Amino acid sequence: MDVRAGVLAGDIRSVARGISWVENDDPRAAELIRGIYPSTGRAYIVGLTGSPGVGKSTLVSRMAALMATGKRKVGVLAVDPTSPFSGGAILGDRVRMFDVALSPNVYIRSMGTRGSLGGISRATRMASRVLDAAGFDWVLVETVGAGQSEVDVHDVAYTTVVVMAPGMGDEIQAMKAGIMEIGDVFVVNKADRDGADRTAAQVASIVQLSDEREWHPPVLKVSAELNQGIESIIEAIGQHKSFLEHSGKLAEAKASMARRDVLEILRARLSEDLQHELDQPVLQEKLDEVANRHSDPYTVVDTVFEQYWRKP
Ligand SMILES: Nc1nc2c(ncn2[C@@H]2O[C@H](COP(=O)(O)OP(=O)(O)O)[C@@H](O)[C@H]2O)c(=O)[nH]1
Ligand SMILES: [Mg+2]
Repeated sequence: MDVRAGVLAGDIRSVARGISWVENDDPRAAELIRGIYPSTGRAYIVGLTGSPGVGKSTLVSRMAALMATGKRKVGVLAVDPTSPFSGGAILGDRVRMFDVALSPNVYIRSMGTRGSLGGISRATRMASRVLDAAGFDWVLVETVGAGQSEVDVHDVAYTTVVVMAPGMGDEIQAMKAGIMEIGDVFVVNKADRDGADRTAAQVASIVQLSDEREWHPPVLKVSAELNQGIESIIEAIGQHKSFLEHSGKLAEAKASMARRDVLEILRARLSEDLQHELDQPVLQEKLDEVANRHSDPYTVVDTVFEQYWRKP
């Protein structure tokens, strides 16, 4: 089957193929995205972020199993180099993880990339579009938090869930500024362990500090291991989604999502063009001059820019 038609028909092999193209920057990816983009914008994208080991992958599989009730389809993109989901991605092996408990309406995929700057971020965005076009109602994106991942989860999702675990007091203080601002829902996982109450109280006190916000992020205690409290997360996501819809913020978020799609592709293309520009024989002399200290990088960059912008 033609991959585009397959994706639009919800065929999972086509979805997997399309995501591989996107990951590998295959020339067919652009053609595919062109063909499916009009059918996107329907999926609701949720980001989950947090330090390695807090239980994001476990939570995501629990949530996916619950969200995939009825005919609802859930796609999971794991962008976590420390996660068991993406252990394979590091080795270049595209793991498609189906937890035994998961329904056939759940598709889990580790994201890898050949490593160009911004590659993972762009691939994650485009993989979300592929899932969206394939009729996935929910897309869950798991990323490692606190600057440990190239993907800024806030930019790829409409609702951001920040996951924590007991005993993270110091970390919570450190995250005060960054993560606390992007969280729409806070989850203290591993509530089956000591200290969950204390951690939840700490988070709640920090979240309350920014009470000028129209949305007040809930702080939930759950145990992914024991499968407890997972519904409360899905409920909170649903409430945040309604809040965005009713305040007109979802439309804004969708517009900036589209803008960001353009920006990421533009960035990649300009970067490619610039690399190409540097390979031009006419510039070789200039580069040699920099190497010999007869010129400097800034001067050469000015030259490159002049030539670059003069191009038709
Ligand atoms: N006690 C306890 N352990 C958990 C819970 N959720 C996950 N874990 C364990 O924490 C470890 C890390 O989980 P994982 O989902 O890979 O975390 P991630 O790195 O955030 O994706 C694994 O050994 C899980 O079994 C929980 O609710 N309670
Ligand atoms: Mg993980």
